[in-house]
Amino acid sequence: MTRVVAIGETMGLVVNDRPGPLSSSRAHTASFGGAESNVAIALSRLGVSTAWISRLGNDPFGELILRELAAEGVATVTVTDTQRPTGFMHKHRRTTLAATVTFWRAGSAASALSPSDVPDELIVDADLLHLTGILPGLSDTACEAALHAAHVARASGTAISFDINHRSKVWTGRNPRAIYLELIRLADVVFAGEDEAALVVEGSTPAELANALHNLGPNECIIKLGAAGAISRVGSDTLAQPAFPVDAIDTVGAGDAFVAGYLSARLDEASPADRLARGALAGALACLTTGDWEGAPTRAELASLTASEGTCR
Ligand code: KDG
Repeated sequence: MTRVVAIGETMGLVVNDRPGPLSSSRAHTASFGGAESNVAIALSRLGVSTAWISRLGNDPFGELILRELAAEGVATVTVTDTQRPTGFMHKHRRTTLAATVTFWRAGSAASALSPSDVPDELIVDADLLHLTGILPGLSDTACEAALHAAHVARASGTAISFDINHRSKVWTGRNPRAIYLELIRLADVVFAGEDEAALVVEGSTPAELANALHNLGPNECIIKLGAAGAISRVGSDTLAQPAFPVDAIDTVGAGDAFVAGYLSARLDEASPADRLARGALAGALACLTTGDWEGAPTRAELASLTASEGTCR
């Protein structure tokens, strides 16, 4: 049975292999990325059966995405859109850590997602639905698809995880606040960076922001702080987790690996402290590899690191 269902856009990705000016970056790697499929892959590597819902273009990146997700053990429930391309992003690594990402996603296949693309029964039968704030920003119909999926989950008792993942460029000319608030009020678990939480609630510290999100309804509210770790408010408890120190080479996707680590521990019914710790370790490991999802750890890797180094409770 599929335990986690994620829905969202995944784009083709081309990135220069060695940092430097684009004019002298001859060698590039073709891959793909998308916040929700990054989480789905990372969960699958942690042993959680996962499905991903989307629309893809009838093009080489659409084929690459389907093939790689299958190889990662993620079930795909996708429509091939013959009229629209798979979205695309180019990542230019100018230095080891500084990268500029340019998107070509307006009018993409995934921006045409609509409620009719969502198989309700998959959500009804799952333990958890994972959404981000990117999907509702893509178009009116994609927003309807996100809200439809959330309401199906809420009505059937499937837990909802919502990562705000604010992308200002997809919301140009529109204010996401009301949609974010609706999804937060429907959710059981909410993830946000400090800036993202501040879009919907007030608070001058991460703990205050987590509390303010908690006051909106979700029982588990996590503020991701990158290299400073994370804060969670679960029930009446506030917990802090430092980041695991690593020599990061690519932080894109680390937040998604954190979410997957956290959610996999939640599905294991681990304690709130252990959920945060697994999230932080998965996020740290993801920073050691170039790519949005390629560095996400397997469950065996996490177990061996925990046993050998005592890094994770
Ligand atoms: O979290 C990583 C994502 O930002 C990346 O994979 C691309 O989904 C993406 C987006 O819309 O920015």
